[in-house]
Amino acid sequence: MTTTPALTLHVLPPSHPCMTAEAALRLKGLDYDKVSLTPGPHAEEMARVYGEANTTVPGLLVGDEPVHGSCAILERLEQIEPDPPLYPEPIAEAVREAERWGDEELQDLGRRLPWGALHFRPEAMGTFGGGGALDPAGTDFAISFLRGTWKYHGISAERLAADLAGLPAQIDHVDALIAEGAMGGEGPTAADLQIGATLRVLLTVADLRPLIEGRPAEGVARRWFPDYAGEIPRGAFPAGWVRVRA
Ligand SMILES: N[C@@H](CCC(=O)N[C@@H](CS)C(=O)NCC(=O)O)C(=O)O
Repeated sequence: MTTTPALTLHVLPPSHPCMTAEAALRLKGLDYDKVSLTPGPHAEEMARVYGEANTTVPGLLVGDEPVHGSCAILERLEQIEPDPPLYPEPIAEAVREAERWGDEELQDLGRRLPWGALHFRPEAMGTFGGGGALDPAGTDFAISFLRGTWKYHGISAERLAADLAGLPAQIDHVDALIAEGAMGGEGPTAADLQIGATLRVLLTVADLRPLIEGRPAEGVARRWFPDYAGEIPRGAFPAGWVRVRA
């Protein structure tokens, strides 16, 4: 009999790739400890545990073995507990390709679009902590905090408008992956967990919901990630920036 080494997941609470990793741990029925880090000091702690270049979350300690990044974590969990499979045959390669796309292309939109929208509705930042809209003093704090997030994530009005113009094609791609069977089946694949987590975050932005709601992509997001706090009211983005197809 083999015993599973102790599993410790390092997260920042609202992070979508952390949701991906945690959903995989739960799906596999594995016991784990979760360490919720504080934004800011998290970078030093992650570097200490996972190595100097690895300051982002999530990270998973498998015993003493550091596994860094959502895709690497899902691959490692599949080795530890193959059942139920995240990369089922015969579609394993298609799943890996979709997961890579979700990590490399779509995932950043789950940062740039909400932070981008909050610039125009800073009082809504309070809803992401599970509270309501911020009071004026809180909104002052949010305005200054959000300036930092725009800088850190390289957000500009031009980039935001370009991200929004490209979003309908990205959602089409998700629906195509579902139609091809790489995700959207009875049990979640790694692609469901990677892509679904990003879509769930995008659903907090009311301006984006008309692009996603009622489509297979929405079903994946809400099925595997039913709860996620945050609500940025409609009309945040300047008129004409969100392209909703007729
Ligand atoms: N593609 C990586 C991205 C990880 C990532 O950028 N995580 C964000 C949270 S969503 C983070 O750690 N942000 C804080 C930082 O950049 O220091 C993954 O899926 O693990």
